[in-house]
Amino acid sequence: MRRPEPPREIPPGQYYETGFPTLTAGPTPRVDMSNWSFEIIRGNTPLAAWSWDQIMALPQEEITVDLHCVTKWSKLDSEWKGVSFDTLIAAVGDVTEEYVMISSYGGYTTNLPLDDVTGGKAWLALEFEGEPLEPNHGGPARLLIPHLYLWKSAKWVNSIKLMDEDAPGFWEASGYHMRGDPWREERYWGD
Ligand SMILES: Nc1nc2c(c(=O)[nH]1)N[C@H]1C(S)=C(S)[C@@H](COP(=O)(O)O)O[C@H]1N2
Ligand SMILES: [Mo]
Repeated sequence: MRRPEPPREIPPGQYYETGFPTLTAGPTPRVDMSNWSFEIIRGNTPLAAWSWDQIMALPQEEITVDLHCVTKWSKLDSEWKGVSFDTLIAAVGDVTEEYVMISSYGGYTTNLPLDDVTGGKAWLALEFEGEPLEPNHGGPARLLIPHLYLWKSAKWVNSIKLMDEDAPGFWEASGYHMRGDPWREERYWGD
């Protein structure tokens, strides 16, 4: 079968995917909604925490973005709705740390520079194509950070920890790039 041509340029080494593959290291965690929370943490101290109802009460944005997976598929024009990370981080006031670690229900982690989750570049995504996010794609809530490879878009997200120094998350500890810009093909250590 021939692959369709992308309607516009995609990052180097990527192919155009019209479906939405699911990629998870391990099983889909069961998330108990009555206990669900999202926290911003400094050291061991939660600085802010939201219940599901509190998250749903925050303003949401609709975004249409392209996704790029390090396994080389790119999906164009995916439609999401969610809370901007700017809204969440504003709740804790001044942040001096330059890095963050995102953690998920089920134990997945991924590290990012603070700059990559602020400035209108990252969302706590709650809907995909007009429907609540399905569990296999990270429901009830996932990080959406479309300008970096999709392994950074942690599914079933639970917390963001502020860090003075960068530290590797789950895939970054086993060879994946600390930042992961698809346009620079930052796939692995040394790229
Ligand atoms: N919690 C969690 N988030 C995760 C992963 C994972 O294994 N666990 N896989 C990552 C990878 S490698 C990719 S490509 C995307 C896949 O998202 P999708 O399954 O919605 O396509 O989720 C990312 N987020
Ligand atoms: Mo991935």
